[in-house]
Amino acid sequence: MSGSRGRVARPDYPPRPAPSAKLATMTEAAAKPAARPSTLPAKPRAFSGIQPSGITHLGNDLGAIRNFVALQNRGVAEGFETIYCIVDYHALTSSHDPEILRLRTLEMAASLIALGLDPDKCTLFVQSHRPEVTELCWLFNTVTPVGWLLRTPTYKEKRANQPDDINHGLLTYPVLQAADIVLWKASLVPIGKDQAPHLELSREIVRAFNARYGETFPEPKAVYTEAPVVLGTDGVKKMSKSVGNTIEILGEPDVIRKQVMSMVTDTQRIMRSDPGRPQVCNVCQMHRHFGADYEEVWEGERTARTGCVDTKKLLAERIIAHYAPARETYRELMADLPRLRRTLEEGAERIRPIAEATMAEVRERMGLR
Ligand code: AQP
Repeated sequence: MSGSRGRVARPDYPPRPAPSAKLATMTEAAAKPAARPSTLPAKPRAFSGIQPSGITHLGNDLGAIRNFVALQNRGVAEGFETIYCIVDYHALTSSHDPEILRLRTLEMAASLIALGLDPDKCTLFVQSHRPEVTELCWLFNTVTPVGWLLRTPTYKEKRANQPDDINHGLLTYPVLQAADIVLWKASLVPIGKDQAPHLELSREIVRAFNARYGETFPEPKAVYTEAPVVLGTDGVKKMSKSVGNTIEILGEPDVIRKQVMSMVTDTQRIMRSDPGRPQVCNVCQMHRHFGADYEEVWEGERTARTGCVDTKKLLAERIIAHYAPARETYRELMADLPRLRRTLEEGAERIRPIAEATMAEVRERMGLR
């Protein structure tokens, strides 16, 4: 074809000019933020959040809340701060009724206190009571590539679970989570293993921010319990409200009995006389957390001295007994909602200075003030 002969390949955009000496210096300066004295807290701080979902299940307690309490007590002994938050902003990413959300927030606060958080030893507050976190989330959005968020497993899951409501908050959820943690410059994060991909993303966001604006935030690290993944009553999937395989630890004893009795045990143990395999039986594994004699319980299964029904009945009664004092405290707390609200307001107020100091530093580093 005439005309095409001798044509040289050309880029379809104008070539970039060679960097001038001045431009190169500016780029280097931007890449290497000026050294400043560290503003990281002298002692590590712990932070974790939990959704105001209404139900507190065994997975929440064994996988995370036990460590909230352990860290709270360690914090008192070692002189570091522990901060726990009911994440109502996060809850807005799924359809909700405003009145129910308000109630669920109080229920979660009562559950956490009943399970061992002491507002005199730690700070317990509601996420939306410290709105600085939304500003930090926006600022973090500007250092977070969209690709990181699109790859988040929970985003993919939620897209599938709520196809009619794929709101932007679902995508930004992990950025808000990163802001939740590091607004307090916290580095210890008690969570279950299901949250590991989110925490990894928080670490990447912190690295991206620190690389651009200088060492501002510590990289948060997960603190796991001995049961970082608690399986549900189906014995297959992680215990989860959305799956409907939960054991509601603060529920009525009969509810707990019903849920435990529905648990799937060793699927290869068909006859009562068949020996069981405690190492794969979810009921046997849960016994670990509810009695020092769990190896005896396992032995009963292994030798078929006990049947699965016996082992489940025992587990149900032990769970009911273990959580009986918490159930009582929960009821007392829910009977005085104004007092509970005051506790949460005081929590948010107590940590206001930390949030204000972090935001002042961040705005200054980013050129906003
Ligand atoms: N099954 C679990 N095993 C171990 N840890 C778990 N956690 C939750 N389930 C398990 C941990 O509990 C903390 C609070 O999590 P959340 O706010 O996501 O609580 P949730 O909404 O009650 O969790 P679900 O039931 O799994 O919610 P859905 O079904 O709505 O998605 C976290 O540290 C979490 O790791």
